[in-house]
Amino acid sequence: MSNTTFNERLQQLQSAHQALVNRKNKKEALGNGVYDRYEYPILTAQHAPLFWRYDLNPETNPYLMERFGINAAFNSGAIKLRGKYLLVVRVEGADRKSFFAVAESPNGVDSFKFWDKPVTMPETSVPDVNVYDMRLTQHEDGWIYGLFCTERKDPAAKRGDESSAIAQCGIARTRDLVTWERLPDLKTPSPQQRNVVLHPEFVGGKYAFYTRPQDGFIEAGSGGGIGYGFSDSIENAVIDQELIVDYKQYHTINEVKNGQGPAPIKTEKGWLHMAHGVRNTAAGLRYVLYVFLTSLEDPFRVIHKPAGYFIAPEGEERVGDVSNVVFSNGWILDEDGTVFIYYGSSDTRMHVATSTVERLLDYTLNTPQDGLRSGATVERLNQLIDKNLDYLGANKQVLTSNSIA
Ligand code: M1P
Repeated sequence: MSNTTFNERLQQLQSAHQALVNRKNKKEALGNGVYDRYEYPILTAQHAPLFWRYDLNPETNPYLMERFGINAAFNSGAIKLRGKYLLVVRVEGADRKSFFAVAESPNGVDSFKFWDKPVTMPETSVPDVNVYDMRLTQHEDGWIYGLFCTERKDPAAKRGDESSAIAQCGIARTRDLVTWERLPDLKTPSPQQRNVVLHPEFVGGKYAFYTRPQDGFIEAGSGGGIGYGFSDSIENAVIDQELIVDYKQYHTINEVKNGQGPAPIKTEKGWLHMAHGVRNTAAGLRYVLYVFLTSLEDPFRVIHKPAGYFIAPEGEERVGDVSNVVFSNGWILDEDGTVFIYYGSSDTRMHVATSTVERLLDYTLNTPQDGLRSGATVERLNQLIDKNLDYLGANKQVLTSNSIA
């Protein structure tokens, strides 16, 4: 390739990249009143800087070909620091290894740009094979903790079994998201752990964790749902007993498994949680998001839980490397009460939805819980219909279309 062609191609790549990362995002019209989705994903594999993907020297890369493929940018932890909206993104290379990289935005909904270098996460004495899905917690002890899944090959896997893995919770802490101190992995009674989150406050003087006890790498099995447990120390975190905060349950959105999303937000009505629920279908697993509220006095006691999902995959979100998945491990509460909900779709890209604490509480407190039977669902619907018909009748408005009654 001549130098001119190389430079032309480079220019085209640069302008396409600039256009993508500087694209303004727009709220989708109308919405459901609970939150607003945005038109464009906020991060994709193509947002990765060109200098991560290409060798930019024409002497050593005359065809200006990709030297480092990026497959996906999804499931990000989130925090606001020094006025910037920061995501610790799960970036996945074409080699299927995930790593963390920080992307920064001035407004939380667009113009996310990756910092120049990915996070260099220190390893423990047994190196991680794959790391992903970091939850950030600004803890009252003064540190920012990143808890993430660390995955290693199952040492007990039979010869020829190249897919059995053990998932555990890795722990690291930082003040700036640049330098990370790795602590020993969390020890729990469960054979496998994913979706572990540190509660932002001490509970009874101890570090408190949301866990997800599970028997197998994919199957939660006898692990009953979102668990919790305590540890005296974070430098050597050990949970002796896991109890369940939110059970998985037959014929609900979380009948196969569920997992805590980001660290909960403290509100005047309770701790606001977001989680994912998984059910099985003929088309495979379907991941949706739901919310619930726990008591301020006991953050592990559910006091309100709306029926059904809060966010389910829609449109483009439904398709990707692992289709029919929305997953969230990050949200940011702004000073004015706005909540930025960051979620990954189909293990491929990142999105944002915005709401407010007020709206999220209204949704959580005023959406009835799951009655666990079709009959109870109809009862719940009839209550709303009757309320509306009374209201409309009293106001002499006719919106019904009942031609038989
Ligand atoms: O592929 C869907 C999700 O699967 C896992 O979540 P869970 O542990 O609840 O099954 C995680 O690997 C997550 O990253 C992924 O999005």
